[in-house]
Amino acid sequence: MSRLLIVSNRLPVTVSIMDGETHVLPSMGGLATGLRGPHERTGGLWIGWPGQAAPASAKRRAELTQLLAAHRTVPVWLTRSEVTHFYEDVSNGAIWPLFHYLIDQVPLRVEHWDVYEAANAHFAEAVVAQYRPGDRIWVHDYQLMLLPALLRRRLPDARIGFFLHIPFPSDEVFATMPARDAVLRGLLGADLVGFHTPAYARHFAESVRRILRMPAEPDAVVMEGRTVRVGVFPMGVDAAAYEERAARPEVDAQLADLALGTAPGHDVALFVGVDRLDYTKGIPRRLLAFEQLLVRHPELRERVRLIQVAVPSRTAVGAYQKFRHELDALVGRINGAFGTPRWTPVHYLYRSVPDAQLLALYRAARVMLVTPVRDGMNLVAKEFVACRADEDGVLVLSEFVGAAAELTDALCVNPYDVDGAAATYYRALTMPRDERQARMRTLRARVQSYDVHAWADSFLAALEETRRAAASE
Ligand code: GDG
Repeated sequence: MSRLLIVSNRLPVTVSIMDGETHVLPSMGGLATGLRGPHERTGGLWIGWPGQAAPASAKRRAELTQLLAAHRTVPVWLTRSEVTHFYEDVSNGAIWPLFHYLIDQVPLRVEHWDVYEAANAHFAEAVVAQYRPGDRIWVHDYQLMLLPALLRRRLPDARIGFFLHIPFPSDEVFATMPARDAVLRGLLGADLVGFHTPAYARHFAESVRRILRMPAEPDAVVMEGRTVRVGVFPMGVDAAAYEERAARPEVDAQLADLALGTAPGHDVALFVGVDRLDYTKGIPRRLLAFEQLLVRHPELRERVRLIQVAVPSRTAVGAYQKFRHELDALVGRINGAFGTPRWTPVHYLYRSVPDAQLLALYRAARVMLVTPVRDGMNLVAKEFVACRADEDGVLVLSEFVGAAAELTDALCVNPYDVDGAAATYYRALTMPRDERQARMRTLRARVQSYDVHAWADSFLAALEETRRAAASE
């Protein structure tokens, strides 16, 4: 089997220094879980930034490179200023909001595009240095949208796949991007470009037609005589592993802890939200809708509680610092207005919680709130479903997340409609048990059958198919 070279901005490992010793620890994100199989089975490599600015000394860089090699990972070294401009300013400061339809968050003038280009070129160098004929290359996400074309130029015969984890916006929105031509041409260097939903694939084809004036269908674009396939691959989670981990005794212990603080016979139904602290995740409107629930249904006071986990994220980007303060104030206002000596309506945790606690929250949630204003897929929704072996709990899901295209048995909300969302929260809370179960059963069937392994396998099979199709052309 040919080797798989995975390329993503961040490596799936964390370099940490403890007591003067350097350790490389694998991190267990969804992507790492899904790709671990093909990565190991094919003797492949994972190429990316190790999360640290390049050490000044060549000796130290060589030491770290060697430690990373033990995990079949290859570092792409970026300087501190490259990290700032490529990762923070352009990728997270400009591309992220634009692709999530939040044009007002895009800086008035996007600076440092040249650094984005230079960083993509560093990644290209690193891949070319590792490439052997026959290898398959799989590039991930919005930080590396120029990379497929850079690789195509250097490795004309390579099999190159690209997957976008965030939405591809409608062509009306995408057309506002100053570097729109370069981005489309960059992506079209691949043999296969994958998206989470049919809508994103359509938006991409429409943008190619409108901006590059080239013929494009939602499943294929012909670029200079070469066919680029466009495919839909909704990413899943490792459903079986979530279910197994959620049933462990340490999770039961956490569940018991969650019930503490509740007076006996005093049943408090839990609403739960789990997100990176990001303005795309819809947390302020979620809180306002929860507040509306308490206003419209005073009988629910002291009977419901929202636990919102907000994991610190991209704290170096200005928009995230401002957003954090706004959220702190909103939580304070709601708790100040409605709280009683024995009850706090919103428990807000601005930190990452340990795995066992996260799984306990999924299991304890009467209503899981996944209400981003825009989200490529949203794995939290699928993890929640995977953990509900009891076939209970209601998922409230924004219609603007990729997962909504698949999880049609969730209660769908428009997160911008705060009053409508409050009404949906009430419906979720009061839904009869047999309806909850029927919906959860259907949700579980989907999440279990199209899991993260099926996602990786189907993308790689489609990439293989492009090779066969090209050979017979
Ligand atoms: C991007 C796209 C797309 C969160 N809090 C804790 C914690 N988490 C874990 C969750 C989940 C992950 O973080 C978040 O994944 P999402 O998919 O929800 O969101 P993004 O990070 O924005 O990811 C997204 C994804 O790529 C994949 O293509 O779905 O649309 O934006 O796995 O469990 N984990 C722990 N403690 C926490 O407090 N242990």
